Amino acid sequence: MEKTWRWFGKKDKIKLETLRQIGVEGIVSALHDISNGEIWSLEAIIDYKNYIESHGLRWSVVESLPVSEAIKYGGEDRNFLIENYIKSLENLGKAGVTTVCYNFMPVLDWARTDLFYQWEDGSSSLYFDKAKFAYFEIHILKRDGAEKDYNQDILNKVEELKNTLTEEDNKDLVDCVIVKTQGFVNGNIKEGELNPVEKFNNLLALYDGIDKNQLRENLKYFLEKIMPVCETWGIQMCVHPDDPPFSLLGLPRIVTNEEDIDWFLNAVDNPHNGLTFCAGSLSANLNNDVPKLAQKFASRTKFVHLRSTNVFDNGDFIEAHHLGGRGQLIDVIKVFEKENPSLPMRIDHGRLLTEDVDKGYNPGYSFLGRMLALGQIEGVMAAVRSELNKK
Ligand code: DNO
Repeated sequence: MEKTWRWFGKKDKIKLETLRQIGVEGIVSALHDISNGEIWSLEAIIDYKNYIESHGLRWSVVESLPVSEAIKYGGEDRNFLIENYIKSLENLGKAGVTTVCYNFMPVLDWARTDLFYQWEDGSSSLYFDKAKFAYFEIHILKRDGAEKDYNQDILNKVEELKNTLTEEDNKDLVDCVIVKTQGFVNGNIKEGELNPVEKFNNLLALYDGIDKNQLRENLKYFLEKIMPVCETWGIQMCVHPDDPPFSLLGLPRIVTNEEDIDWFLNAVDNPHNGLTFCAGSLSANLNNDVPKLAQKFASRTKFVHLRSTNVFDNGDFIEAHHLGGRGQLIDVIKVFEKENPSLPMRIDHGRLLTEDVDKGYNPGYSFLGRMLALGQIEGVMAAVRSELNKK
């Protein structure tokens, strides 16, 4: 697979020169300064592409071309927003940047409750604490009926948290769930927002009455509209699985497991409608056998994210080391190196090592942690390829 790296543009603390020096071949990036819903002009795309290429790298994947909320909940302006999306795709196609990752998760692009969960050695990973998330819904958002989504064990823990968490802790939790993890991925709520909770609750309200079937229909509607431009310009669309792959905030989830993936691939059975195989997201659902899913969906996979998780009995999960955990990345690599070896692959997230701290990296996107994982994965890929060549 092609070794790619998610880079956040000229403001990224990590330089393209350095990425080339550590063996990266392609860049995964987006025009982060353009607001969600606006058209990416051909000029802006070509400028960005040229900048990447002037460093001896290629712009391999767009992650993401964000899908506006109104497209997901089927709002009045969805056709207008889809038209804009199509124009951006056309411009990307003209510039020759043809692999486009997006997601169809309502309101939250991804969710974690702790950005610095410590391992014994002092490094840290991102963590999802189910009880803390329940506390966030029940006592901070005060979402009607949220308690019904949790079992008694979790509700007991929520009560404990209610008695121990301070105002400052509450602020940190809000900042983590709806600001820090979202802002840098063109999320709905940006750093500096004065009333994040109110804004967030207003967004959630837009999904009143939207169930799983309706959200699926809205994805289908969107895909059917964009397929013609994808066919014309050879664009490979690849939806990112829901992270985490289970329902949150009473919202429907439609890319969590084998049945979901089968559904959307069949609903719009076009080779331009594909999947971002995010081993990390999929691994956080205990029913998912990650290498098996890789095997089944290899031919419709357009882009691979390598990451893993450890899932605990209480429903929490931590982002694991890349060679450990439920992701079984060695087996996943074996599948893709055999079935679809030209795919772009990036290390998804990495631990935060001591010298990564205070560098201001986006959550999950450390330098040393990701570089370590890239070295490990590169070794596995080389070993797998050498075995395949012997056969
Ligand atoms: C977080 C990422 C997501 C992902 C988008 C794709 O680190 O995995 O933000 O890029 O959901 O659209």
